Amino acid sequence: MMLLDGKEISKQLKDELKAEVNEMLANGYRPPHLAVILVGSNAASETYVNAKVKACSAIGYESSVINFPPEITQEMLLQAIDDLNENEEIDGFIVQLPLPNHIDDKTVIERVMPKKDVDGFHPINVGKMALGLDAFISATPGGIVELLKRYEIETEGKHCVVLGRSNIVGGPMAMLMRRNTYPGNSTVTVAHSRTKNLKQICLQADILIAAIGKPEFVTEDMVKEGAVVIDVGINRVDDPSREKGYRLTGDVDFSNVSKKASHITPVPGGVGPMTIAYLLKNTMIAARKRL
Ligand code: L34
Repeated sequence: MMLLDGKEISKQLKDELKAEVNEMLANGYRPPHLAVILVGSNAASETYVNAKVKACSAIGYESSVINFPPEITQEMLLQAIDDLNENEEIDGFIVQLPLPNHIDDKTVIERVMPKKDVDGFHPINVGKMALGLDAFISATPGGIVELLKRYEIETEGKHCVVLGRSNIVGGPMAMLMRRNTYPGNSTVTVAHSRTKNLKQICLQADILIAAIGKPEFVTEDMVKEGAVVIDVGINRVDDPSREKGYRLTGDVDFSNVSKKASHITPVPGGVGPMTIAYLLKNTMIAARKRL
């Protein structure tokens, strides 16, 4: 079994971006600037946003976090988005999800100007990506594709089973894997909560991508010998023996599935760090448009 080390590959990607920043500075340009809107105080969101800010400063990007209380009205949030859309100092920005229930995600996502939508969530970017046109690819699927590429995982003609059909991960992941390019050219099956014979379908997977948000859902009896397993889950499971009171676990039963897989991503240290690195990559692409 080979570990697909997201921490290591994200470091490579960040080093490459840092070199690009230095080149921009040497040419008299300002560094890329990412802004993040964070509503409320969801502990996991705070962790991820802090990690994004830290990653920005490590490679020389500017970053800004705009915090709002959970009671913020949708109208005020949309106004903040309009401000960032117009602010020429900001190259790209994201609204960290999840949002409180009284705010409609769809309306918020559609308000972000597509050329600053470094999350790649806007329908314009999703649609262009689906057509294979230039677009921001959302960070988690983008990061996974980058990981497959850097480990030279064969994807052509392989059966890729995607567990989960969310707009943020499962949906775009399936589109990327069936594209006529590398990584891609896979035969893709999207399985979800209504799928019948899930185990039989998973057993056919040469590449299994688990994005369902259920801790250790994928067990070894669902995985073919030699499969490539990508674990997108980051579930916080109560664990009083840990200092923080919880531990992180993926959607895959790592200890047993890793005995069968040819390659597997760990949690933490797999897809999570790649998500952050890919967001930085998208921000560089956004920033380059002003050069
Ligand atoms: N708008 N909302 C928006 N964009 C995103 O791209 C995200 N996502 C997801 C949640 N909401 C979002 C993230 O940033 C998930 N996500 C994310 C980012 C980073 C990590 C995990 C999820 C990450 O760094 N994970 C570490 C462990 C962190 C910990 O200790 O909790 C890892 O090694 O997996």
